[in-house]
Amino acid sequence: MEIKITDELSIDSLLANQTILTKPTPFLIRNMGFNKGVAVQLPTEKEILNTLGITTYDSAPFDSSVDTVKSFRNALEGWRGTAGNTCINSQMDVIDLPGRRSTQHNIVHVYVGGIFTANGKTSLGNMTQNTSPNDPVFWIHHANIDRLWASYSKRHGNNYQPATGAPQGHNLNDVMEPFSFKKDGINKPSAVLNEAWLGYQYEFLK
Ligand SMILES: [Cu+2]
Repeated sequence: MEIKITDELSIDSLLANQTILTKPTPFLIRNMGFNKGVAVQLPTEKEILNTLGITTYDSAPFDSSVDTVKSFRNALEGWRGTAGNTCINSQMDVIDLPGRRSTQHNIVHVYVGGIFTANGKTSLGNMTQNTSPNDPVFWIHHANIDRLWASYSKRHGNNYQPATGAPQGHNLNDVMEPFSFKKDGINKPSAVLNEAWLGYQYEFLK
């Protein structure tokens, strides 16, 4: 597969426009397989197939409280069961209690980066915070999330929700930040519903 990067801004300049609460490190930090000393598991094929079997893309109120039975989006992102928790210091904390497991997208970040203690200090892997694009595996991970989205669309159609009613940036025709600089209009959910519109396709869908 050939990948062409045609955006006029680099990822570095994109990140420079964001509020980075955690300092990027001059080296890669991973603590694979463990989070706070507890073993973490990658998503299983059964979990992925279960997620792809959810027919409804999303349901009101379109946040982490939505039961995954009626929210493919919530199941794939992995925030299910985390309602009421807030993101502190930009770190992606894992919820790995019975019935409250962060899965799919989230758990891969946590699996690679982890939160751990080193020299008496709590440390975060790059993948466990908003410096995650500094870890090369981030790009493979998100390419696969995109492939799962394509797999879902092939099974159930482009049934993105909501058209309105979600916070700014999440509705069908909202501009998603930080991509408002793009002049080609490819910065709204409605513009990226089908990967063929973006000039690529997947050899293998799930
Ligand atoms: Cu991610």
